[in-house]
Amino acid sequence: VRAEISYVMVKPDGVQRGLVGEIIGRFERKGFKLRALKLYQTPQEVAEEHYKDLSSKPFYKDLVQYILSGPVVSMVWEGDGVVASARKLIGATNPLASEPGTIRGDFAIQVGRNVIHGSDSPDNGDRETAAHALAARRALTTARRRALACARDRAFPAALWFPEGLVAWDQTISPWLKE
Ligand code: YYY
Ligand code: MG
Repeated sequence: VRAEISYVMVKPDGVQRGLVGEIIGRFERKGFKLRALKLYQTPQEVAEEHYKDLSSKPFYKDLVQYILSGPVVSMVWEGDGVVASARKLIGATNPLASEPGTIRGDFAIQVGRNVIHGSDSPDNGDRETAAHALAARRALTTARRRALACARDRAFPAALWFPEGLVAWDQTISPWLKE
């Protein structure tokens, strides 16, 4: 049986405000396992797929625009009960209603700038992870192409830029991706 995962994303305001380390630290200290991590600009179709259940809401357009407004930090966290537990760490959707001690309760004020996303069900954890894996794979391909070009220009071996340790985001989460 597959382990439970949650797709957690530091939204552009959280990245811009320098909250990435604080947020990752809270999940690490709780004890969940970090399966995947990547910084990238979300493609529009991925943002739209991510929030497709909300497409009829009046705030949907602004929401997608907000997610596209800068790079996000995408993470996949694994562990028993991680979906519900991550929602507790994150706090209520409207930060003015989030308890102190939660991420939104401690760091946010506006619902439209609430710093972080966490999946609301294990099924959505799988679905959102798969959607963002496409974006992560594309970003990696672009980064690798640029680095290889750079390595060629400077006559450095590509291994200097992409040592063994750099594992493709989508490889680490492949067990959760639909074939
Ligand atoms: O899962 P969660 O992020 O806590 O809330 P959702 O109901 O899924 O809404 C997603 C996202 O939409 C929310 O994080 C902020 C935004 N939003 C909004 O801008 N205005 C609202 N009234 C409700 C949600
Ligand atoms: Mg939600």
